[in-house]
Amino acid sequence: MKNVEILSIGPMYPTSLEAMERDFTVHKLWQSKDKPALLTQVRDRIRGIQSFGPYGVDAKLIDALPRLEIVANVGVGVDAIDLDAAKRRGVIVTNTPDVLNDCVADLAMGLTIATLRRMIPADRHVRAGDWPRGPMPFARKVSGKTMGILGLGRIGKAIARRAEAFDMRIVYHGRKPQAGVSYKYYPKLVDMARDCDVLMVICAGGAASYHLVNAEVLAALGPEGTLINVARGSVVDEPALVKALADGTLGAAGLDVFEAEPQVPEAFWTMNHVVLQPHMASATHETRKAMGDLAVDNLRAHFAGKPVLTQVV
Ligand code: 8YV
Repeated sequence: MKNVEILSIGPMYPTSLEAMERDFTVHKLWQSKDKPALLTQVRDRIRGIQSFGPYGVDAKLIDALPRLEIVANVGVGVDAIDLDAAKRRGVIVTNTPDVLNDCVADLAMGLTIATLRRMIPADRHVRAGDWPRGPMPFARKVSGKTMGILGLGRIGKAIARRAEAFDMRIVYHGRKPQAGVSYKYYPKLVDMARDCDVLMVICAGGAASYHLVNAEVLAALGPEGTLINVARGSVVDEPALVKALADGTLGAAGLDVFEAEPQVPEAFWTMNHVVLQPHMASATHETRKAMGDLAVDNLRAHFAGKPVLTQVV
C-alpha cells in the first residue's frame, strides 16, 4: 500500500504513526512549516486523511483533494469534520468508538470526585504549608448523590456503571428514552438539572447540542449543583457558565473541554470551585495507542478493498 498517499493533519500515538508510515506514504501537515505549499504539492495524490479530534476537516479541504476516498479520525467525536461535504463527495469517514469508553468514564468519575471533594484546593492547602494553620473547609459527599447524564451513549453508560458503584442514583436526558434502560428519563434537560446534584455532559458535539447547557439549565442545577463536562465545550454556554460560577448560581464545575480550546477563559484560573483539565479524557498511553491503531486499521481495510471497521458516513 506504499503507493497510497495519506495526509496526516494531526498528531497520533507514536507507534500508530510508525505503523501508518510503514504501510503508506504519509505527509504530516501538522509538522509542516509551510502548510499551503505542502497541500499544493500533494493535493492531487492524496487518497486518505488521518485526522485528530480538534484538527478539523472542512469542506474546503475535502474539495481541495480530488482523489480523497477516506477520512480516518483518531477520536470518537467527528464534530470537527464536515460530514455533509464528505457525503456529497462519497468520502468515507471513520472514528474510534468504544476503545476510549473506559478512559473517558474513568476521568469523568475522577473529575466528579475531585470537584465535589475539593481535592485540588486540598492539595494546594498542603503544599502551601497551610495545614498546621488550620483545616480545609468541608467538601461535599459523592456517594448517594444523583447524577444526571446528558447523552446516555456508550461512554455515558460506562460512566453510569462507575457512578452506580458509588451508590449514585442515575437519571438521564437525550433525544429520546432508551429501550432496556432502567434509569429515569427526563424529556427536558432543565427538569433533570433541577433534580440532580451532578450534571454529567457526555453527548456528541455539533449543531444539535450547541449550548444545550445554558444559563437556565445552570440555574436549575443550582448553588449546590456540580457540572462535569467531558464532551465538547460547545455543549455549554461558556460565558453563562463563568457568570454562574462567579455569582454562586452554580456550585462547582469539573471541565475537560472548552469552547475555544486550547484557550481557557482566564476567569476560571482563579476559581477554587473549578477543576480544569486540558482535554485529557482519552489521553492515556493505552487508549491513545488503541485509538491510533484503530484509525490505521480503518485505512488498511479500505485500501485493501475491504469494509472499514468503524464507519460514521
Ligand atoms: C480526544 C475526544 O481527546 O474522541 C474524542 O472525540 O474528544 C478525545 O478522545 C480528541 O479527539 C482530541 O482532542
